[in-house]
Amino acid sequence: EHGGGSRPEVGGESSPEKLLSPVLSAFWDDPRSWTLATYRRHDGYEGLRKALAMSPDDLIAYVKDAGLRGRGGAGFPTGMKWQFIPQGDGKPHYLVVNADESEPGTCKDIPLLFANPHSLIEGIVIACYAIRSSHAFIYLRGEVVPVLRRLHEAVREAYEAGFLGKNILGSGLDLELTVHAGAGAYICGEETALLDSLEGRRGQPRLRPPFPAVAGLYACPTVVNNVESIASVPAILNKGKDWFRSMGSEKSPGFTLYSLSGHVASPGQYEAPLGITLRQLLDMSGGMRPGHRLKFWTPGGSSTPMFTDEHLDVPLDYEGVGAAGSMLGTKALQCFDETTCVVRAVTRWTEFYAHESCGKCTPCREGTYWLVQLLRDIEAGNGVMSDLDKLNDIADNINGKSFCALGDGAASPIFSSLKYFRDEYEQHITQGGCPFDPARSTAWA
Ligand code: L3W
Ligand code: SF4
Repeated sequence: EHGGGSRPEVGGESSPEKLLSPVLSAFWDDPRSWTLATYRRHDGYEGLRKALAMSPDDLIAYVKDAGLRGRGGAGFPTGMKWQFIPQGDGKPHYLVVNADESEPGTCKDIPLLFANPHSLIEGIVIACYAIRSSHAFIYLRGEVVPVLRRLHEAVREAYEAGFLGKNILGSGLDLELTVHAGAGAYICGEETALLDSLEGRRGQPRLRPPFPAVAGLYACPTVVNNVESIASVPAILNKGKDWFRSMGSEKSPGFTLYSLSGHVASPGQYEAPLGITLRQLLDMSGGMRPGHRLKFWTPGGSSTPMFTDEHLDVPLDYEGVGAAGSMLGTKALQCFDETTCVVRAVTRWTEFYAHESCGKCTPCREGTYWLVQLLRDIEAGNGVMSDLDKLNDIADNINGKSFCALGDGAASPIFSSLKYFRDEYEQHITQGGCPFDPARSTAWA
């Protein structure tokens, strides 16, 4: 059970067969799904052939018309980003794939790379042809060593088969692909910090503008795209932009990976058209764990304002989630049931942001530290009522006043939890501890 309201009719328009649209995840269960041989059995590198038959400009226009939007969190139109790359400027152009997946709850790019790395490699070749780049980079989260090995192996296979290197498929396109492993800082997922890190410096965000499209890697025009965005491109070329547009909505077309986690019966990746609801995803995946109810959830990782069981029918696309007061973000649907203390969850997230704050700007560096102190006090039963206004005030001084999106992300669980669960914060204060787990609440005392 996961809340009130009517359920979609089983076997009707909203039956699982109609709602799920496995594309990137279509053959993850095949034996050795990650190999070139398996990928080619599933039409692998056919999208590239079709792309190479177009001119680079027509290819950019095609991806723009398809309406693909960035899957890394911001939803920026992918084709438009490619079009920003100046042509005839005499400078090298770069494609950098952001595979530094670290947002709490976000867990789609790493499984995708592990199970189907060639979809990314094929997408990279297509994107580089479009933006006229002869060197691409994958910046991978450093902790995932098995994925790094698999990616190296897939890149080796692609070179051997002539999909990377000189004169790809006889088209005259030359492309080198470098896989780089990061060193474990969340901030290196911010695109400009990632570029600094890739250049060998300490990863800290740069001032934008100039955007990477104008001055990115080594001060050259650079496209930075998320793994899932680029991996989605081959299927769009292969099956057509109308097929892609037949899913989702006018402004948010296509399919995407939703990551269900937390107190659900069957956590995992669910690939579906944009605009599906959490209620539908829970219905097809077995719901919350038996005997429990949904209490709160995040639509796109902990940086996106949390929702409650009132939001089960919000369409999970950029417009739908935005209209309901949050962001689609990375589509990391972390679901918490009624046994979870919201103050504890927010404290844990805030500790993460304080730890990962790069220290460049004062509102985030100092503010996240003070948020943690206040939250730990409240959670341990040592808070006073005025702390709640202080929490709100500090978050307000971080939000929109920080140098990069990490600050805004840290403020968002504070605002949304106070909005929906202020009574639970008050309970901690009036009862002198956590109503859910009094033993644990003394941890910070
Ligand atoms: C050229 C312009 N390019 C914008 C480009 C820009 C970037 C893209 C989107 O943050 C969000 C953040 C996280 N000329 C341009 C231009 N661009 N105007 O478009 O830019 P922006 O600033 O809207 O977002 P962003 O800096 O990419 C991403 C949120 O996603 N998020 C993500 C968390 C973490 C992960 C992870 O672990 N993998 O994704 C979750 O919500 O908070 O708001 O490329 O250059 N005029
Ligand atoms: Fe660094 Fe935080 Fe400022 Fe971003 S908001 S630049 S992470 S201190």
